[in-house]
Amino acid sequence: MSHTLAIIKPDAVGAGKAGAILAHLEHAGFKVRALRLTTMDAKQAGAFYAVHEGRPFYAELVEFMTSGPVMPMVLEADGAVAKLRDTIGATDPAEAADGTVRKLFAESKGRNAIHASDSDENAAIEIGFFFSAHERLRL
Ligand code: 3AN
Repeated sequence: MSHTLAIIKPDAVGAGKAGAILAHLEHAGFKVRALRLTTMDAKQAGAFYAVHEGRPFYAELVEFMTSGPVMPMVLEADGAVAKLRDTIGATDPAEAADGTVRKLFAESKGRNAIHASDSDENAAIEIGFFFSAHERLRL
């Protein structure tokens, strides 16, 4: 079993879709191993997305991710990182496959309902960003 980080983004939490997305993820075979509701500030969102600094959508992304509560969570499955990327679909919901989280719940490429780590290395970093050593010990 391996772990990955998902974040239900402010668009989906604000629209009352968090429960449906969580159910979808559980139905897809993930176990929720840690979960929080939190609102990021600009410093935290900027650091989380530092890899995108300098891209044209960076400021918009930070503003969006700080616009309301988010739900970061640790998900467990066999091959969790790749499995979650498949389950959420393409970045742009218009290009996401039928039945994926973004096809079902996202509004646009910017407001796209959910984040998922893109590698095991980044999953470990991103889990550490939101969850304490004490919580990680229990994974
Ligand atoms: P993904 O979330 O599918 O891994 P990334 O890592 O390329 O996609 O982008 C990170 C986030 O930046 C996306 N989830 C999305 O919210 C935002 N983003 C990416 N590309 C664009 C874009 N062209 N316009 C607006 N926002 C974007």
